[in-house]
Amino acid sequence: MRHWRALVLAGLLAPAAAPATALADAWDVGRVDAAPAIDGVADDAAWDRAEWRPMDQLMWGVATTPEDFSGRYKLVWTPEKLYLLAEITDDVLVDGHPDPLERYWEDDALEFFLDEDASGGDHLTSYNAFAQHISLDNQSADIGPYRSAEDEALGQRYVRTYPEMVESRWQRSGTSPYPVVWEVAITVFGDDFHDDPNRPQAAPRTLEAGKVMGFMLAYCDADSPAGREHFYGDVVVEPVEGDRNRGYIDAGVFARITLVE
Ligand SMILES: [Ca+2]
Ligand SMILES: [Ca+2]
Ligand SMILES: [Ca+2]
Ligand SMILES: [Ca+2]
Repeated sequence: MRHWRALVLAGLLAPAAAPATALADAWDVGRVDAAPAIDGVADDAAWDRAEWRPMDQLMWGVATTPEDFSGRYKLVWTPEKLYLLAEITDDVLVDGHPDPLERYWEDDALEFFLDEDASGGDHLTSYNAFAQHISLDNQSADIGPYRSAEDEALGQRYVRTYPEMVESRWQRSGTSPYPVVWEVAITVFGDDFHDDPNRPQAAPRTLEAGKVMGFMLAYCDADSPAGREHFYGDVVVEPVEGDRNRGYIDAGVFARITLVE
């Protein structure tokens, strides 16, 4: 925000084009000794120590009823991974695009946004941050860097799945309104993650108390193969020219989480 203000004062950027920022939205994530089992059942002791965070901020589409969509989530961590539990009420589950890389945001998807070094900034076609869309088949897709200058000139984005980052399992609760209980283990990679098969992959980060990261969670709700109807998350995103759906482009709109003991 300070950076943007400085640019405005310098007359370099009109206020209407200012990047949104939610890094002022800051919260703590507690450590657990025993990792939760990723099985879609929220009976792990690990979840007892974390508070729920509501997913009540509409970022795209039209507002709806709690029966159509409502959600909340919590996070905990161990030195090896970040763990996510989401409880999603959704009346109809839809996977209208069987190819996990085709229009994955138009199917029901749990989308987490992670910026390992809380740098903020553009990440649409880079690994400065991740916008992982976890589909109903538990695979997770995002846009990586362009594979070549030719692809970039053509706007031919590179999309892949990230099994090395995301382990996911969900199932419906047995109690009305039968929310989806979604558990995810996130291996945290930084901006040195790459797709070059000729060199070893960057090591994932070891997590420790005091570490600060950018994070946001949202849900793409489709109730028919026609596509996404609304997109709710946990962070108030300031609109840019009326558009709050900025998370997949700008890591500056994520909240700031601090890992604590
Ligand atoms: Ca579990
Ligand atoms: Ca729905
Ligand atoms: Ca970053
Ligand atoms: Ca749905």
